[in-house]
Amino acid sequence: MRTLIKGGTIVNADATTAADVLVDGERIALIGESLEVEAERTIDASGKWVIPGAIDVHTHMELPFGGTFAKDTFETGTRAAAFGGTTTIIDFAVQSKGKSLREGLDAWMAKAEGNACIDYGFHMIMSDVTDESLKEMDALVDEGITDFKLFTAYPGVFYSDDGAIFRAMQQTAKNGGLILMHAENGMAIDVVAEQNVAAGNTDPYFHGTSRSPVFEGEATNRVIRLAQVAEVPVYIVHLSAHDALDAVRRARNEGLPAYAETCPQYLFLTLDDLGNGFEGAKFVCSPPLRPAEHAGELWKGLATDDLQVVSTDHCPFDFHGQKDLGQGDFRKVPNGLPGVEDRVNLLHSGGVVGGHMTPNRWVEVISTAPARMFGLAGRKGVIGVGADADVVIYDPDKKHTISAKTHHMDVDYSCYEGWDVTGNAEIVLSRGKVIVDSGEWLGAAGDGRFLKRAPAGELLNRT
Ligand code: DUC
Ligand code: ZN
Ligand code: ZN
Repeated sequence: MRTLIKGGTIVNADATTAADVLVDGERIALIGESLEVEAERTIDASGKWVIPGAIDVHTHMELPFGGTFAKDTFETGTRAAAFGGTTTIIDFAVQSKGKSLREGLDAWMAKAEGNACIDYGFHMIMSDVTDESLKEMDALVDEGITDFKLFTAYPGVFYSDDGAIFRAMQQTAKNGGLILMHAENGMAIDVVAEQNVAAGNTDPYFHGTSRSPVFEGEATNRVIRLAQVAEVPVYIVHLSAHDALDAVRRARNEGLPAYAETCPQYLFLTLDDLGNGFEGAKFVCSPPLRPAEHAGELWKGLATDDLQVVSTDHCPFDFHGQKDLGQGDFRKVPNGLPGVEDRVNLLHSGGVVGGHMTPNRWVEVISTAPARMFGLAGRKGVIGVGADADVVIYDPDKKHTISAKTHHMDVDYSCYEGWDVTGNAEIVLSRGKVIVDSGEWLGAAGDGRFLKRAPAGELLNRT
């Protein structure tokens, strides 16, 4: 099947070009001005942008958390992603305490296989660093699971102490992978949270005030310094606080391979959203939403490339039946927000239209940099000959209003209910197949393939 995309403006991270794109089978075969070639299907892209399918490197489909599971399955979550212009996700497989990495990976592979509608890869969450699990890491890198997330937060669940983190870092320095860190001081947070509850401060708002931005800054600096000694690149996930960004900036100014992502919720929402009684539970995630001044710094961090990626940390729980497990005690609200469908449009609307970034930088932070950082460069994240034909025909002028009534994520609320956004993924191709056309779903569960990714550690250690 050959598809000719005619008359559009290609927006890549490095350039904007008026050119046609020929898709042959699953790949981009040819790019050129006014192409006159045979094709079974022609897409008129005049007045539209042709961008590489977006890549969300931080999702949690079906994550077990706080006695329940993130609501989106690999089917519903990847379908929603596609409606929003995202054609690849990297989700987190979880090693449970006392279990092997392999058991965790097998369980997540089984959830995704036959269900995902778009291509997917996995990171590995390490919750139990032992001699055995350290040995398993190398084999996983060989199989395309090239990075490992550890936590300085969530004592008793995902938490690892500094020694365990350092051991995992040393192992990763040898196998060419990348270390991902959830950096908040979980031990100190638990003390403040307990004090808040004892004082009767049980509303979701106190989730936010229990998790000081200083605790995030401290933990971010600590893990960067551990990585410095272990000589491994480190990537801070869901960075939310000015304090943490300063730690990353400092390290990068010293030439260290420290990287970080932020998420739309930290750019667009604030601590105030956690107020309004139990309604605030809709906004409980960790790190928490911050006072408004932090977002300004995050936009600056994106402009200076101290933040390289915007992902979502998509981890949706229904307000009714899941978030309400935390009525009377904010510590029991399952942590996480929906967002996989909204990232591309929010960033276009608030970032590009809002004057914070160029269209090229937008493509870079939602697609090209994620591909580069996570071993998919050349294959994903670019409109280029030979790349997978994950292509979005994007209408930069189309306006719509975000609502839980119309979104495709399987969750009963939206953090952005009633927000007007500009920009829409009109036609979405996944490896050459049109899966979304003007709001109509043409994809299928099981069409998504597992992505065996290349280790990016060596590359990242040099840049
Ligand atoms: N943060 C969340 O908000 N949800 C899932 C895990 C995490 O670290
Ligand atoms: Zn996390
Ligand atoms: Zn996460």
